[in-house]
Amino acid sequence: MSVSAMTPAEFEQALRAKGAYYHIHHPFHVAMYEGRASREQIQGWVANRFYYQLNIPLKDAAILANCPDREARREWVQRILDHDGSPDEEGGLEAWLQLAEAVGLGRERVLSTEMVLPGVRFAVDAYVNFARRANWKEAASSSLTELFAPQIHQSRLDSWPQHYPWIDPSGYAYFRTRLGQARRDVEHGLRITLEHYTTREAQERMLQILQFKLDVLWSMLDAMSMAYELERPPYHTVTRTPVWHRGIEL
Ligand code: AHQ
Repeated sequence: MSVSAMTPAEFEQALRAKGAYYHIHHPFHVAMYEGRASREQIQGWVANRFYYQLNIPLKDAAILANCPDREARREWVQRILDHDGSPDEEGGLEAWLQLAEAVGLGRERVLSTEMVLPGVRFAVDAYVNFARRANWKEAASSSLTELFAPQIHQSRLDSWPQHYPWIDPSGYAYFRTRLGQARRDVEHGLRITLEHYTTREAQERMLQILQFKLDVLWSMLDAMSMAYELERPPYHTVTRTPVWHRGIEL
């Protein structure tokens, strides 16, 4: 006897309940929010998170490449413009580089991705490779960790300025811009998701896909905790020199 499908409202509730595992609860994020992060930890977070931001347009382009639905593509393509920019908008990647300069990192150093830890790179690459291989609706629904994103961006805007007066306020533009963009993304992502997953089995699979994406975000902060809090970057017992790979151009 198959278990009956959740109603759209029940399914949305189940998706929102996954917020319990969102990386806003990760100790590294809590330390940044509570003002306990050092300059090096903030810089490490900004430089490593840039690798995630750099790959979002590739992830979204992979979804478009697999999507035969023109109406869906017309909406989804905005996400690439949000990050890469357009003739009259610098875009999120440029805003993130302003955040990098605001925390005292050079643009070129962040753009080189030389600071990106292997664990961060593996987590982000897993997300991009999932989007390349998965059914486009499953890849689209994996972006729904953004159900919880406005709260995390707001938490930085609420706490960082007083905890970290050394950060130039111009760096906060990215977080402010994402408040509106994340809400708009979620409206589209949720529409696709609530329409697509209509059996209980498919709905349970989607909750696993969302958990995979939550794991991507949590694992990135685990790698940063090892390197910047526990002082155990990769190979720290062998050398203090960063020797890990810098990405393999295929
Ligand atoms: O800045 C973020 C962003 O542009 C995106 C795109 C979206 C996706 O397509 O998966 N997810 C996402 C997220 C961004 N910021 C993260 C943060 O903590 O600042 C949160 C992250 C997300 O919730 O998935």
